[in-house]
Amino acid sequence: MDRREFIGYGSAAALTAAFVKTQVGQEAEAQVAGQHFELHMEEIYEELIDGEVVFALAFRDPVTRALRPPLKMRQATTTTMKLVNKTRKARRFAITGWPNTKFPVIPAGQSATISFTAPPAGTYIYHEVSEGSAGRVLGLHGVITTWHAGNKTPAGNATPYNKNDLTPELIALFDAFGTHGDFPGGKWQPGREIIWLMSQVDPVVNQAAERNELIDLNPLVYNFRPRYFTLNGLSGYDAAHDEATVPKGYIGEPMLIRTANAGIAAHAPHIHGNHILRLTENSADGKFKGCDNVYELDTWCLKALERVDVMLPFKKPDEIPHEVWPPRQEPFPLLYPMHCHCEMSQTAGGGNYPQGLVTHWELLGMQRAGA
Ligand SMILES: [Cu+2]
Repeated sequence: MDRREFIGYGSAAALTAAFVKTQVGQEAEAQVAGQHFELHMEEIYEELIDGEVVFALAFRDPVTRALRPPLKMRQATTTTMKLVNKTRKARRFAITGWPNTKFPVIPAGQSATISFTAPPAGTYIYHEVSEGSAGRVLGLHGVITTWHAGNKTPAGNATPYNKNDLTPELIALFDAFGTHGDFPGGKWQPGREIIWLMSQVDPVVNQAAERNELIDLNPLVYNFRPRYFTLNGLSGYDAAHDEATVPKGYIGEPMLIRTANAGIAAHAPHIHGNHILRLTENSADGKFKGCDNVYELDTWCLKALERVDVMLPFKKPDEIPHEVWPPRQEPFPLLYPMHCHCEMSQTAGGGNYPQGLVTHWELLGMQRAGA
């Protein structure tokens, strides 16, 4: 038995596939009437990468039982959400980009249904703000992605963003995939995307929450000493072997990676093999801002609540000379790491390198079978 199943942790790995199906189904049915979601705020125990078990909080999808589920919403659509507060404290739901007071406080043990218009296509963090950042860093967080099937460049190529938000440089990039020499292969395909949601765990804060103590924001910010660093709720070996976390593809299959930081500590994701193309600016305020200078990076910064969308082009790694490409000595798949460059985030429980915020991505081959 999977040790995570054993304690009922149920994070990304086992449940993502079922969850995505549910969300897509909900969305399809909801196109006329709007869209509806339900999240439960729960107190849980979860196992960390070194076997330590901590008290934590989480949003849960009541249908799939997935923790901290990504919510895929149709942009600019009337959205209702039932929130059930199963924790011992009053809770207040929030979404980046809106005031923390937008939604009502929900007393312990009660529920509420909120209504809002889903924001323009982009990447957002939903979280909990009754005690500042405390609820969020204890695990009450997740990602909202918004989309619309009609989001295309003037030339008709799909993009993840509303056409009013696209800069000329982003339009040029999405038009260049598959037609420019730098990007052999195909266009970006809607749905070819993955989320990298980062966070941290300071067990001292979790212990205070378990005792149901008041957790004050300002001492928390200054005393917060994370000992575990997570990517989609996983660390180290688990994150590097999670189907929902590891980007995979063939040459010429660009993949959108929505990176987000739900924690308090800053992160600096760094990737090997390909440079990423940065699509959006840091946006702690929640406003979408497409880059008007699209350049290659191998490291980017994510402070608390920031999101940065990047595109992993899936092209020939620069360190492989053209003369030996496609590779003959080393067979596909080629594996390259992504790890946070804030070095303490590579550890777990004060040691255990590299069992922190790290994963890898896979170049599966030159061409998908049948392509
Ligand atoms: Cu490195």
